Amino acid sequence: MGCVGARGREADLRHHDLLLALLLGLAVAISTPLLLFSRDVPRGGVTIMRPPAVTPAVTVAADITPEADLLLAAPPPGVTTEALAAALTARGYEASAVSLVSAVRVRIPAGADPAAFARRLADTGLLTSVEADVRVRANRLPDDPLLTAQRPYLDAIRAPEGWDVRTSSLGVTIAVVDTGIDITHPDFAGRIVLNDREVIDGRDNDGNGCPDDFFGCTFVSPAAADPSCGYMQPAPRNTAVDDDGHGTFVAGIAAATGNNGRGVTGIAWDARILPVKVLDCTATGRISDAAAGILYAARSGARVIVVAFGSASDARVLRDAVTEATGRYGALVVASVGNERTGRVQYPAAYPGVLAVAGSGVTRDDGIVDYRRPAEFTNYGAEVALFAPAVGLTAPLQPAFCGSRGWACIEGQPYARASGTSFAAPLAAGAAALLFAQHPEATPAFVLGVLRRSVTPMQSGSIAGNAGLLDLAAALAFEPFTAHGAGASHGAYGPPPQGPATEARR
Ligand SMILES: [Ca+2]
Ligand SMILES: [Ca+2]
Repeated sequence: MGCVGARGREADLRHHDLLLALLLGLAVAISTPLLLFSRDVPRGGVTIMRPPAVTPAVTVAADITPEADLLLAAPPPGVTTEALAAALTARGYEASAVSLVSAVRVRIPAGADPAAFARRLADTGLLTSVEADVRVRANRLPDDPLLTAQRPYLDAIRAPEGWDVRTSSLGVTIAVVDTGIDITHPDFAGRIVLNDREVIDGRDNDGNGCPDDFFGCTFVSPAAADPSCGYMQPAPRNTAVDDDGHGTFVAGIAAATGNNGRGVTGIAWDARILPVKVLDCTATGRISDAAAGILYAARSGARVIVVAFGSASDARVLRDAVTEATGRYGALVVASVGNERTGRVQYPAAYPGVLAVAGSGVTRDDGIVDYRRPAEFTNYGAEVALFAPAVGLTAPLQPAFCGSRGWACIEGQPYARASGTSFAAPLAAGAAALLFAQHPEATPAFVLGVLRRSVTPMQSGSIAGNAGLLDLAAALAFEPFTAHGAGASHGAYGPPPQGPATEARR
């Protein structure tokens, strides 16, 4: 009987009567009381003395859902899966043996109730159990070779499970308002915004606040920059060259190309990246330039604006820029809360409508980082929307900066490992880009609300308060219609009930 499968359907059909007979004989011997009884009846018609053997009940799994499309039937001992498949086929079922495991796959006809169909299948008496051949899902992992170094914090925010739901944020632009970006880095190849609305003529053709900006824009003026940077004359506005590495690192955490076989993976594998330089070579800058850069990013169409820096000062220019970027242009500002270990969240993170990201991660004695505890350096407070890993992140860096300015590169590669709340914000920014791609009409408040309320709890009793840890899988599984009812007054994409970002910000 073992050769039936190898010979194909023709042989199946030719021999199916024989097979059926053999099979039924085996099944009789094992389990079917009626047949046992008849076998034990002597030809003379005298009733047998011993009672029928106890029939092993056919087990039908209780969790066969209406979505099931395939069932798995187990053959009785001694019966091959090929024989069972042939017997079921002979009875009109669409059945086939599964290689290596002792199971026959049976298709549930379209329109049939899976649970009822399973019971009918069990009633054939040909098998010992029925269960659904449920679909398992890979936790999609990109092939980037430094992923191993990234896994602890990517697993903490359930990024792999999130990528099962969505990896693409094509069409969504993440602006990195920072020290600039190394746009030649291989993990950004093809990913930098190319502004084709601009003509190189010294004018701001598209009216976004920067002339001739093809690959982002610089808002650092030589007069205001640190003298050590040696900016002798105004740098070209129409580039955002990173002369520190901070912006490149931040950009890579949010959006390094995923699954391209090299380096690291960002959270948003294919979002467009807009470089905006507001910090000089010392990674410091003026609040006015920062405000201008945020506005430029919003006017250039960025849905997500990462601000991995801040100030203790509540400056009008910065507040106004954030308000306009959010309210007028629909961009979500994602900002880090600062590294001073104080209960004061820095600006712009502390402004209403901003996704304020605190840092998590405490290295235990065994060397494992616990990302459900606040990082020792993070600021905290009521404005914190959520925590994200801020310890031991791996991201792109220009090779020229390896070994300088505190950067620790990985084996001579253009990638470094670093910690700080600066690097928690871009994890959340990448998540926001995926959400904007998933809900194209979403408001910033909606995305902020989803991210904030789909968190994993932090360790209780910590400075985290009510803020939880970023959970990408839960955020991407959030379903506005079922979670809050299709009749919710805000509709699907307005601010979620109970959740406008402004409620805790005073
Ligand atoms: Ca322009
Ligand atoms: Ca990569």
